[in-house]
Amino acid sequence: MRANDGTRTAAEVLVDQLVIHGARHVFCVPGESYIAALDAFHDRDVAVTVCRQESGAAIMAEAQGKATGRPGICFVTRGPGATNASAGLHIAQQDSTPMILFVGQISREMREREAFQELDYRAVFGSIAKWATEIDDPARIPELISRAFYVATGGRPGPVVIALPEDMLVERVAVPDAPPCEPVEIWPGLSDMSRLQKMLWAAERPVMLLGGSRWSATACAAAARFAERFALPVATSFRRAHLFDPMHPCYAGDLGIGPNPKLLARVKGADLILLAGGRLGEMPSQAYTLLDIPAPRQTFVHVHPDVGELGRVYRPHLAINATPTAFAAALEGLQPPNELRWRGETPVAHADFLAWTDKPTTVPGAVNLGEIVAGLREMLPPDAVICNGAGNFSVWVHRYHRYRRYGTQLAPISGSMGYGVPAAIGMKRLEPARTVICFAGDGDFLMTGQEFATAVQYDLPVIIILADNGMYGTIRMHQERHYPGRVIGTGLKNPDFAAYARAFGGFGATVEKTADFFPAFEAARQSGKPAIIHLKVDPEALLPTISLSATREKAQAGS
Ligand SMILES: Cc1ncc(C[n+]2csc(CCOP(=O)(O)OP(=O)(O)O)c2C)c(N)n1
Ligand SMILES: [Mg+2]
Repeated sequence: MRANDGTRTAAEVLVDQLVIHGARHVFCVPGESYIAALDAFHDRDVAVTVCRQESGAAIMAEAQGKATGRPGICFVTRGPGATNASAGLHIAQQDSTPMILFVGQISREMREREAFQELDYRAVFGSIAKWATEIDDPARIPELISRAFYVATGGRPGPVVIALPEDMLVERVAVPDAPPCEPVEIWPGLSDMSRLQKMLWAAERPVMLLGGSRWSATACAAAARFAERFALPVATSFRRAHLFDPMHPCYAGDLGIGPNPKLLARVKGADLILLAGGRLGEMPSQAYTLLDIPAPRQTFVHVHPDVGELGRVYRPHLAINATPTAFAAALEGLQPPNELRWRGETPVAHADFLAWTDKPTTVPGAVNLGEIVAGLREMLPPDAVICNGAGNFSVWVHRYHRYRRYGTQLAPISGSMGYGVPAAIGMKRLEPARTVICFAGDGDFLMTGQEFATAVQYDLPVIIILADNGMYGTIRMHQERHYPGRVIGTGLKNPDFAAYARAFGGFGATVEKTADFFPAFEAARQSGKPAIIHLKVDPEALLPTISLSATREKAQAGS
């Protein structure tokens, strides 16, 4: 119960600030260290989701940050709670996602004795978080929480960690609230845009690459109009395919893992590359082989919200420090040249994309994941959200699914296994009316599979499509490439995942051939329950392009 003498506990002040800054969801695993903050949520209009492990809670918060552009909020206890949550922090860092992790802390008077579960959060999270701090003085909560929202959302977004000493949270203070945070837009200068126009006018074979965060549906629509007016071929960066409608005639494909070789050749052969929003990191740059470092041969225009990213790896001919949202709006002012010399190439680029993704390749075994993904893309509503973690199974998802709208892809740029299940739960909690699908591998699923209980607890009917090949397939692939035939530490003996789903109170089905998937999916949908569809995938089906044995034989032949 709140007092009526004008004072609030620090915990109440904290929760009030979160509400003012727009937080409507909190993901947590409880701990005695922040029980006062938990209590302060009791009478507030914030949905608290209690999770089973802090990595799940942190990923759910990160996924909401990714989906909304506003910081996802997670509360965990000190020590082990915080270190478990670090999985989500690292994703938020690499994926440029706004997120705030609150960690209960020991009482102030015990500090530096290595009290129970004591950690120095500034030191531990200093290199993962954009900012790690501890609040000692309850009177400064409005200031520091406001700053946390600005830091998490500003420039290149990322995670903030705030430790909350247990005794601090129960102190009473009389302080005014902060005004709500408005994330800062960074606008390109007029001279930036006119230089870009001149460069485009001089180009022969330009390509636009879209990546990074700080996009919106409006910004994506503006980028699409720009592409259309300039007839520009557009590619998306690793796990950012939702930034451009794949059925748009300018779409040239996805620069992820195992991309279309024709797309790679097109980007390499371009004379101007306009990279809007991304970093062109190790994955989309194909292990930094796509462009020369530090001086790309192509005219390189880099647009990024963090000035520190411009010139960090690739020296740009034109560096534009801007948020994608502001840059996309400014693109509306550019005029195309009278003659678009590359106009004839753009439909070829799109045809190359369609040819690469239209029909799934055949693979060994009775279950073809490619046919399942391609079949689903016809059945799902265009705003269905597709989540996944890491593993070879995701190569089929990224190749054959078509992300028709902004915000329909939740996948870790950081390549973190275990992402898909909590991301799907975080998304379904945010928007219960949307269809949310998670593709998972057998290894991937069990990293955070206990959160299936959270889906059941909150009645969140996500559908998990679990590709079980009885191995950590990606690593087995690397093993066969580098140490052919010397299999160690990559085999998995798995549970009956359909029975697992039922044991938790969800829907479960096992699929042993492709055709059986579609009725199972329909039954999962009809059940209205969180569901797992357990696909028994042949381990020989290593990738859409090569089998396990062929990978081994190739390595043995030394090719
Ligand atoms: C948290 C984490 N641990 C380890 C890895 C290394 N890793 C990448 S893919 C992979 C195997 C994935 O196995 P599974 O989910 O079964 O998918 P598959 O490759 O078999 O399709 C591993 C261990 C990782 N990316 N993330
Ligand atoms: Mg596997």
